[in-house]
Amino acid sequence: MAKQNGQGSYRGTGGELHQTNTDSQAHLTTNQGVSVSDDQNTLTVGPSGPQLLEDHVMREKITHFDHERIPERVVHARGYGAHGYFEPYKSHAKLTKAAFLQDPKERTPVFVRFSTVAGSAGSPDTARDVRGFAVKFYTSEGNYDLVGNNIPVFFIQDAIKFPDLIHSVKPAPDRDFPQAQSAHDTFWDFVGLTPESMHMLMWVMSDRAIPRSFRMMEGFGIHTFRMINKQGDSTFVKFHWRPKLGTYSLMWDEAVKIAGADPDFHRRDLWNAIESGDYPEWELSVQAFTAEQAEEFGYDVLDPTKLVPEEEVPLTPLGRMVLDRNVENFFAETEQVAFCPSHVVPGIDFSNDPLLQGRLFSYLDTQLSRLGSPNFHQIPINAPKNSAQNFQRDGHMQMGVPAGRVANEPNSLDDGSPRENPKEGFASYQAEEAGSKQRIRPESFADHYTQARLFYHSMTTPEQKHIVGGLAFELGKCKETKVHTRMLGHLRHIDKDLSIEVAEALGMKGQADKIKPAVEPFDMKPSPALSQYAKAPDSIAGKKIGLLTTHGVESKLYNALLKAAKEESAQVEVIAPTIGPMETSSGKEIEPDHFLSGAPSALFDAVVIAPADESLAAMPDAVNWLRDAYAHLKVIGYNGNTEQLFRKAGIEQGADEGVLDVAGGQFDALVAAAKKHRVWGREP
Ligand code: HDE
Repeated sequence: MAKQNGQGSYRGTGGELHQTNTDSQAHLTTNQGVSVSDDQNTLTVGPSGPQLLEDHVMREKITHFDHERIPERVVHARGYGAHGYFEPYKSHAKLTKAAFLQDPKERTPVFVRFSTVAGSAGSPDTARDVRGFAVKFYTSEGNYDLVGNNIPVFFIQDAIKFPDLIHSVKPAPDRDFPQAQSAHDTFWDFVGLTPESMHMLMWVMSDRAIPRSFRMMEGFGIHTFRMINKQGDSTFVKFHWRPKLGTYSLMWDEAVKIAGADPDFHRRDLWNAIESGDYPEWELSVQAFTAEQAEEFGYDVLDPTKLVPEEEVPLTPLGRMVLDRNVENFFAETEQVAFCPSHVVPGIDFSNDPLLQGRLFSYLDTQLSRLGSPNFHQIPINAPKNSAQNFQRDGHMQMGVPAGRVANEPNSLDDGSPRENPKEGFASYQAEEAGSKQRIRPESFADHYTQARLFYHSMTTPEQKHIVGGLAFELGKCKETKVHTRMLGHLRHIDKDLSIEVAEALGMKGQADKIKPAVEPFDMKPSPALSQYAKAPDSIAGKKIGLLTTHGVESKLYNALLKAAKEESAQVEVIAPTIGPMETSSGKEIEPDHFLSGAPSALFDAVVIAPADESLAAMPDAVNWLRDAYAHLKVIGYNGNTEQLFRKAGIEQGADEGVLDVAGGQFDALVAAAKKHRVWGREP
């Protein structure tokens, strides 16, 4: 039996590995600032006796821990944020009086949060889903939140349908699965009964829903907004973010494999890029048009299921945004940041888009339950950088100490108290509105297929194939026949061949429901700007080349690869059968970034396989690595020690323009091929 009264006890610290406070270090304290003498042991009566309720140190620590979580966002729960700045290229005074868009010398701090929509906070980054693209501008006139997505249209036209849409895509309430997936009956049943979602579905089934990186993703404000200039003129605008690196996506099979190998693929990518000083950058543009122009478009610009083709209204570049600082604390910043589309500044205003109008209510409301207090604007990440001053007082977690006896306006008791600013304060655009109260959609919102068809017909052949594959995968996961046949019926109005190809993939040819459209769709002129690959830059900047190799890798080849990648602002990561340090043929030590069985080739944009001998051929992981790289249409470089490996993988060396001999360090052809992103001709 253990001895009582301190005899036979020890400090329970981890022995010699544990370091206690030195004179130069800060002291650990309780939240009341009281210095803590022992953070290893709860207060007990003797070494084996009962614990004492009076142990305020232990109780404070555990109580805080018990309350560490707050409700996750009801949508967009999984996200990742970073700080940066925005600078306009020139003054845009003609369009808007917003201060942050006037002076090219003035940088406005920003905080950006990227997210998926359906999954919970712990779900994998690479799920097929829409991505949130929310930007908070801390302007000199207060905070402006541009809360957008990476897809320029939305599933529904009226906010009253949002809870239904989200309930349909989230895990079923009885069984709580599937997680972070739209591939299930409730979602496809709902969208099949909601034809206005057809355009968005084309985007979500396309490569756009599996981005390669947050850094390689476009962003859109979706709704039509207004910009107001000093003279009070209003111009309609649609916001676009375009990444400097180009817009790229994963293959579906890659996304699935990455979800297992690295569920944090997108956040890790953003974090690493910023940590290494490779700051991601986007250009902010608007499509600007007048109300009179909008009358001529043939679709309603207030309908969030419609876009304005860039060929019809080109982009006007406004400025650039650079993300150059990771957060210091994920919870304090990324989790507590509160975006609200209603946070606008003078010079930016709303339109009557019914989805936008609903959002203007929802976001402020949701912050109250998520962050728990109307004082959420006082949390540092949400606080405006100019000062907020008004007579709002009290409430949970009031952090300030507002002085004085006056908390009302008007008042004549405190000359120093804040007053309205009729000249420069926010004033809504005085749009003329009239009409009877009713619950009804405008007739001009009724065409649900024309722009879905526009999108499909604007894709390159590989992009179209991926849409067919996406639809077949998702519908193939549904069990209800009526869900299949209804969707096949909708697809016929988008494109007959598309419907037939999906039906063939499901083994359901000729089973499409007859659906009568509310309005007959028509053919718009295809918009090449909608294709990611048609406008991809000729570059591999920001991308990753995986070098699979072994101890003794030829140093000439290794150095040539590093040089070629550096010249193109790309990165090389070394994958080896073991993770311990190894050497090149000239004796230089290299520490592999990954070990083979933990890093499938799906994690890289292009690969080089250059071992020192044929030993990789005996490793099933290496054979799969090569097979996957080939199946994912990657450019593959190889050296002379890979003949057996290729034979085992069933791939011919030099099989196509993307399987290239790089022995001796010849990387020109490999770099040129990798600039095309993938070897599209290889796709079956
Ligand atoms: Fe959101 N959305 N949303 N949404 N949304 C939220 O607000 C909502 C919509 C978007 O990183 C919530 O703070 C309604 C469109 C992003 O913190 C909530 C409707 C677009 C984010 C909410 C929509 C978005 C949200 C949940 C239909 C693109 C993440 C947590 C009318 C233009 C922001 C929160 C972040 C988050 C409501 C539709 C973008 C519940 C009612 C369209 C990027 O308020």
